[in-house]
Amino acid sequence: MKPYSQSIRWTAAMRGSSAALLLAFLVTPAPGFGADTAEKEPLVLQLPAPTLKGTPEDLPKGPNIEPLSDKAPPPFLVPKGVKNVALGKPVTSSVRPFTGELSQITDGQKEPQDSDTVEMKRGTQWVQVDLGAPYALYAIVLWHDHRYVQVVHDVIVQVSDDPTFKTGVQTLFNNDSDNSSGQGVGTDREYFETNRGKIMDAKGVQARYVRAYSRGGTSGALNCWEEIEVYGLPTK
Ligand SMILES: [Ca+2]
Ligand SMILES: [Ca+2]
Repeated sequence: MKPYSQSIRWTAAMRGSSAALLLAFLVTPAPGFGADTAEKEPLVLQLPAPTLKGTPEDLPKGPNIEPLSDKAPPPFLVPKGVKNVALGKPVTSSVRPFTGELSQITDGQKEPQDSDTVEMKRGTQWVQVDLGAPYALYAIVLWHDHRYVQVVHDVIVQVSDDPTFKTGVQTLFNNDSDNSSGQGVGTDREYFETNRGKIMDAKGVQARYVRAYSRGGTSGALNCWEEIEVYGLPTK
């Protein structure tokens, strides 16, 4: 009879621990509980007009390039109440632009025209937005240069609380497949510049600084920027 009674005790112990686990689950929110269960809504962007220059017939192709689509992408969900926390915030860069001002990268204007485009020299360059405080970030949206339907190379987006990006760097997007920009091999795909911009999932990461790299595009070797928008919520 001993094995039987042991088995009963074992089962009772199991029930007890299951109940304890269940109770722990009910009273202890999992990490990120607030963000995951917050009410979500589609991200609404103020889209600029599409370029009047049309779509070139000889668009670059390849397995590493997202095909161009006429359809609107599926809604991108963000927690209710997110705002563009980059609007009007200061911008620095690896090199001074020779057309336009860095402040235009966060001024809300992003029409496909020369007067809304900031141009800086060729090679790998970066621009960086100081949000002024850490925020919980959910989406980063880039418009490099949609004056032309083109691919911009080595698009890399990083966040950090260190303005020099020496420590605590998290990479949210990287399509530099040959590491020519030196931030590591990226596995994201290249994409075409359009008026819709490019939405990157920031997954609630908390950071104050956003840095974005590029290395010219298929329409020209210069590095061009129209706008960076960063959708986030204040950290508690
Ligand atoms: Ca702008
Ligand atoms: Ca590259």
